[in-house]
Amino acid sequence: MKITDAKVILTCPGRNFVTVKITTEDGLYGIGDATLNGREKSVVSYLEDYVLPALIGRDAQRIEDIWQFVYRGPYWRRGPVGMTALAGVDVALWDLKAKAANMPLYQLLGGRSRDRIMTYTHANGEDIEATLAAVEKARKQGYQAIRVQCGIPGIDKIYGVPKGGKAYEPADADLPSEESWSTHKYLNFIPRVFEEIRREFGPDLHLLHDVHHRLTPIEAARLGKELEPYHLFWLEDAVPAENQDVFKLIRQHTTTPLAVGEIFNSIHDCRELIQNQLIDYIRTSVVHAGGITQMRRIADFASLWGVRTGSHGATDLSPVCMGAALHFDYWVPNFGVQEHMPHSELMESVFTRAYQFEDGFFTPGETPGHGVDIDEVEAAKYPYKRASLPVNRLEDGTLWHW
Ligand code: KDG
Ligand code: MG
Repeated sequence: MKITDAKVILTCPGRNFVTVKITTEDGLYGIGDATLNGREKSVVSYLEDYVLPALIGRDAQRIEDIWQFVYRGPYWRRGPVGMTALAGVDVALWDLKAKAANMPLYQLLGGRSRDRIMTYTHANGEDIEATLAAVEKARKQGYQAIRVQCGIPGIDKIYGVPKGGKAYEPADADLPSEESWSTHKYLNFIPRVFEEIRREFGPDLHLLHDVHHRLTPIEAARLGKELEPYHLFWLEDAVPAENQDVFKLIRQHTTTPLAVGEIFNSIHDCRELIQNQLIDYIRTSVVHAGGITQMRRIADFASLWGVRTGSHGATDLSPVCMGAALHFDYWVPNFGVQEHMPHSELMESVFTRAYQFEDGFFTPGETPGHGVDIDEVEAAKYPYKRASLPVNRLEDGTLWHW
């Protein structure tokens, strides 16, 4: 199965998506997501200028060898741009191999470990009332796990909460817009939000919350402790995960489960947190952590310490990533939950998908491969449009973590 063509499709049906398409001599093709939000063109250049030309003539069946070639070949290992490019290639090859075997991808990975895949969606509100209404809406759609973000009195624009009831879209402007932050106001308010939600909806719902890296270790410890009565499924990205030693302090103070990893791209980013039992869920994704090939290694390693998967699945991860992620989730023994932020109708007009949603759970479908395809004619109607993630400042103007 010689590779005869390898190309990138860049399209913007409401947001930018980068898709790798690899074709073999017998006309089979596979696709993989290589979208890196706000830095899409860097990945396109990395692929077009360096990676894809070197794949022509190689045997598409040798996924592991090609993974090692793209990883070790440039000498410069890891990093979000290179690893997202590698993921695009890897997932396209898994898609191809499964199509060649006439099997859905999960079968090739070892078969399914469960009947359906639990997903969590987002409930965001500008105040407690709107947040309760958003939780109710998600619950009615069947979700049993819901991530809750709420506007904070006195903070104008905050992570995860769009103004005027619009759908949340992280890359919201041509050049970075600015959000503001006050840890003091946030910490004083957020436990009340969860108190209200538990009061209204009882103990059964799985509740999640994303701090988006904004606290210091001792502040995260306080939040984890104060949220304990509301039994969160997880508290996500409580602090930046650069100096991972700091998680020890959080862990010493709270039994609130911790989730980290959506911006990790290597198994080496995960090692310390997992082997020191500092987290409970690893949030690496197929698209940003080196494809199915590395995700399997991360999950197997995590299983040794009882850490479960909880893959990132915001709208900036394309339907191609979602398709591949769901096959991975169907198989992975130590599955926890899958994030699901629904794509718009316009986005879905460019991608066809076999995966199905019912009552808060997904199944990946039985189509050979990962079951997601791209309509290139539709994709060409939506040219790339630069979009940037926001930055975040403290009230005194200091640039903070977004
Ligand atoms: O591109 C950044 C988004 O994917 C991210 O901000 C979303 O934190 C996020 C989440 O948990 O979905
Ligand atoms: Mg997050």
